[in-house]
Amino acid sequence: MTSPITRSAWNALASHYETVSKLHLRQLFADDPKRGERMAVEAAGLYLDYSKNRITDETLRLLLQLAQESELRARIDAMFHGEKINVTEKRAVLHVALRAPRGASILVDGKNVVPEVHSVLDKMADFSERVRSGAWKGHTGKRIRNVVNIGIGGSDLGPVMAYEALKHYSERGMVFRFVSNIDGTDFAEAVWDLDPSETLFIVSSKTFTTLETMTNAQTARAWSLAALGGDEKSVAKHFVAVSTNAAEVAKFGIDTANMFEFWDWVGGRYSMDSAIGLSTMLAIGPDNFRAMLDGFHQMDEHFRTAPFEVNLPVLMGLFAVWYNDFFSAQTVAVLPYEQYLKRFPAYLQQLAMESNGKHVTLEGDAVGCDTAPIYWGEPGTNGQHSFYQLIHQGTRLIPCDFIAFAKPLNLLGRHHDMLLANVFAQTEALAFGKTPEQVKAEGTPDWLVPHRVFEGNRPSNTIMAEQLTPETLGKLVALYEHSVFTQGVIWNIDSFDQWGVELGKVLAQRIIPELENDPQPALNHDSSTNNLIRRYRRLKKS
Ligand code: G6Q
Repeated sequence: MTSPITRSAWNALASHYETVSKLHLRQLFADDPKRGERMAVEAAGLYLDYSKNRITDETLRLLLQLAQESELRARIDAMFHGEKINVTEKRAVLHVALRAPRGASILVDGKNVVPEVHSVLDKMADFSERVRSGAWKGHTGKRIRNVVNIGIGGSDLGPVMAYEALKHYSERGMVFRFVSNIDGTDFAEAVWDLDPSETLFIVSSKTFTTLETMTNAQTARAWSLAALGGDEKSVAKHFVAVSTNAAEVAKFGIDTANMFEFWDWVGGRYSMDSAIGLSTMLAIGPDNFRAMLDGFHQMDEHFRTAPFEVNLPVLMGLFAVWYNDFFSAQTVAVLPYEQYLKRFPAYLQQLAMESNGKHVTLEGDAVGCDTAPIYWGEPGTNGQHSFYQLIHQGTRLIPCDFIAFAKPLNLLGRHHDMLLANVFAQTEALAFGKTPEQVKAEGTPDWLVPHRVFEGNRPSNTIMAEQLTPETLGKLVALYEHSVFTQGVIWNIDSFDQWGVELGKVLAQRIIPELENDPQPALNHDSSTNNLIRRYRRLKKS
């Protein structure tokens, strides 16, 4: 049995869907006046109200049965015990070890990895303190004021998101920039106003072979050397590396004493709390970084130990499967009502879609159902003035996650009450809508009524926490990491490989010489690709 659709709970859910799809949230709330209090869970300081989902107690029972038939408990234990659950790459998946407290023991191939994790954290903390205090000097003796992280994918999205999310806690006397794209504009714009003698580059790459990152790093090296008199010794003062590949780091000219290590059991998209988070630590300081790790760990422990019926990531993962596979919803909107979380949806896109965008099971058979929904979103209330129209009145079902905080980080007049009023109003309007009778009662002419009706019954989760802190951010990211894991277990897929991304890493290599070499090499692509290459060569010279 490899496809999830052969499980008996799956079949039971398919027929149960026929009943539930006809129920309206209006009715479900009317029938159970305590639904809003009953269908909510609080764990590790995060409150999840899931009452506005299109579920009944029976749905929950069947989803939990599906989790059980999928052996979710055993799979969680396998991950936490360092088993090689990334089967296609034969790797353990141990981002949870990155936030395990000092003194914990997690074995990979019989070796406890927690002491190494803490020794790298200590090295990062020592380095961060030196840079932040001004003790670390650049080549000309000036202190470092600018930090530029060069990385892409998992070596960029997490650091960017965390920097933006925790800007409130960051060292405002320093400038942080992020370069990822091979498009030269990204580098040019990131450094145009920076003084090279005060600029530190962090080259973040697990493999240290990624085309974009290595090209940007070479450009940065040339930019830095040109301004610092061409002295190769300056590289050691202005470049540090985060990588698993010491040999390549040394080849680049970075002193391996200034290399911050991580391990092959950390997936790129799960690495923001490893040394890949060095820019985050430089921005917010080691204590805040450790608080973030503690937040991650609290959610890990909740996920590992809480019964599934009150387990936040498990419930969120099961709801995602429910809408994706039974309601045929294609997307999930993540809507943070917190400006600092503006990059959170982009971060989740990689986490969810790279992890679960898979078409075969662990055993290599066709999965037989839809996998990863498309994650997308924008911070509230901006989205309300654009795409919310489709969520309210379009023909598609878009389950939404609303994220809100009780206390603002910038208390300005009535802003925060107004912001939160919008969260509550949106989830209410989505669930309950507006009937033709209500619209008519407002004096709307008959011809206009259908246009102003909101059918409602549009599901959402509301996640509330007290305040956006480093600790809360850790909890929130871990919540989604484990929700994604839960979904992957239900679909019986490998959530930790990324062959589609690997493909992109090799494809362009073949074409680069065909664009650059003179005379033009023979082109053996299809006629469209050949033609585009010829056109580009002609135009760039004109
Ligand atoms: C993440 C992916 C991918 C990866 C980048 C960068 O899970 O594998 O986004 O992080 O391709 O890879 P390097 O860190 O090796 O440069």
